[in-house]
Amino acid sequence: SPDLEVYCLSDPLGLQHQDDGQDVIAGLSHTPKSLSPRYFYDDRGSELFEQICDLPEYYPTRTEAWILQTYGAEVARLTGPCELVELGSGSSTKTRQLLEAYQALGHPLRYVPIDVSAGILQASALQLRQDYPQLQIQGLVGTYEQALAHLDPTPSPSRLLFFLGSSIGNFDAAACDRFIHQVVTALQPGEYFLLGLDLQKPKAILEAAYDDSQGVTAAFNVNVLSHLNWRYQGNFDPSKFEHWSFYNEAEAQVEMHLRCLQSHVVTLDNLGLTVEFAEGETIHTEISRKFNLSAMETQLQGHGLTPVRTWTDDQGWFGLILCQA
Ligand code: AVI
Repeated sequence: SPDLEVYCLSDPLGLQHQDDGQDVIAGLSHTPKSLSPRYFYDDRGSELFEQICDLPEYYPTRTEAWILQTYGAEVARLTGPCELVELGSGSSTKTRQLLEAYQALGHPLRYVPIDVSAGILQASALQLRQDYPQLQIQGLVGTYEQALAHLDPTPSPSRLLFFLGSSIGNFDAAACDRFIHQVVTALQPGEYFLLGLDLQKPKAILEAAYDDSQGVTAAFNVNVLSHLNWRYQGNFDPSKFEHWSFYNEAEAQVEMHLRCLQSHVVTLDNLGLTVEFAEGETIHTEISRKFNLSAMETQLQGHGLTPVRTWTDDQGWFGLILCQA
């Protein structure tokens, strides 16, 4: 259908194959060992992440969905008609609240979901097209950098770029700053940016959210090793590692690590890599930063994004900032 297009900006996986695994070699050769969180998201990992979003302990997804459901119409009223561009759209589940709010404005609506996973992007675009026949969809398969550089400069009437789920929390402070800079560069003056943020809260709530009683987060973390096994012909034995996560209050971030249960040697044949693990040694797999709303408003302002309005849930657990370039 002319109203449903999915473009591949590059072949993200193909591209990845060229300098394939250099980050894995670096991360596993360094002390302490670390791996990029992008290795969470093979097919199995993406499935586990969807399960995490439904866990009773993992409050961010349902809390943000509540904010969008409650205030989506206000977001749409504040910006007026816009093209909606979503970074890291995944299954586009929460986006439906925004799509409905903007459709209620009575203007033709174009939605541009952006994701590195072609499979999930295509499936959710087809489903959305069925559920919202009036919607024009142009999906982009690529990284945030590729997509932001590719956005056509003059949408009509305006543009709302959004980044939900507190995914920005998986960037360290420097990467977060670079990302906001890329967002500002991609937007024209007057266009909007909507950002979802997980907020600082008591340690016990955060630690439960990243170490759930059903062990789904543990499986998600350990799955990184199975991913490396198939991608790089490795022989990790996942049962020799355990999930370890905690809230680092000084840094205001949840950290996830894998802890080695007995000393052994692992090889990754495609990388020509042999790695020794000592008992108790860890691999750092993720940070998930927890934010202070007014500090983030100040940071956005510093980049030339003027806060328009901010919303939270009743407990102040999650926030949504609308700002304007
Ligand atoms: C995708 N990202 C925002 C999630 C988070 O909460 O940092 C990933 C996640 N890691 C463990 N649970 C969920």
